[in-house]
Amino acid sequence: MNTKKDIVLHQFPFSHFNDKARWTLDFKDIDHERVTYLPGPHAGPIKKLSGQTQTPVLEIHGEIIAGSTGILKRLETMCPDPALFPPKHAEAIDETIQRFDGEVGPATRTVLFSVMLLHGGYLTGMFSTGKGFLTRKLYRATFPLVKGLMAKANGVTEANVEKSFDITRQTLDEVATRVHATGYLVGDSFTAADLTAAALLAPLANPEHPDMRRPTPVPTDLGRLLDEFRDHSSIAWVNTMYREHRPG
Ligand SMILES: N[C@@H](CCC(=O)N[C@@H](CS)C(=O)NCC(=O)O)C(=O)O
Repeated sequence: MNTKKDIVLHQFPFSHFNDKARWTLDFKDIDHERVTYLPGPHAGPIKKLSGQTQTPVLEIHGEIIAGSTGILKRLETMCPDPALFPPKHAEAIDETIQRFDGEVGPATRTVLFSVMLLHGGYLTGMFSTGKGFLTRKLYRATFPLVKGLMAKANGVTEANVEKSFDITRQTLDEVATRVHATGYLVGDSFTAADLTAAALLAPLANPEHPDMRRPTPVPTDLGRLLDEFRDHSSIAWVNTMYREHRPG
């Protein structure tokens, strides 16, 4: 089939929007290569590659696709089996994805960053996992200079943090109700709606998967933040989706 370099995912590690793309590639068993960027310094090369600065970006035989849902749909066309968009539920799946991409993903990120930004060493260490010693040191050293920009980029203002907590709590309650009957958000099997929701809630659940499991030890107040959500049945649902549908 494809040789490794035909398909390249340009990504941030541990990022929930990026995990939608990683999950889809793994779910469809698509051989690919991953190029991992540091948030901040990523902007130049990603802009050059895709004309915008957000990750994930997927390169398929030179075709560039930016945005996690565009990537999901492109991979569904390329490898329809196993299906993530069963045609009879396509509209409901799209609606769910739109809501999570537009509102819930940004909200869970703001909630997490509101605490992580207080721990520069932990945050920069996490995002530079796998990089060389000097790169990690330099990234850590520049954190105080870019902290404000990171706060702005991730919506960390007092009013937005409060709103993001509200959206997060409401969404967890809503997911619990929606999955009660079948275990899935749309229909009675795993679809792109579940993949999207589970990935975008994953920062709260900290699932066991190596692409998303946070480095330990976790700062105390980040642990306390996760404790607030730990016993919610939707967090158990996220972990179940990762365990049952997210390949190794
Ligand atoms: N709607 C986009 C959102 C992607 C997104 O927010 N990516 C963040 C990381 S989670 C990013 O690249 N931020 C850096 C930037 O905006 O320059 C998607 O679904 O892919």
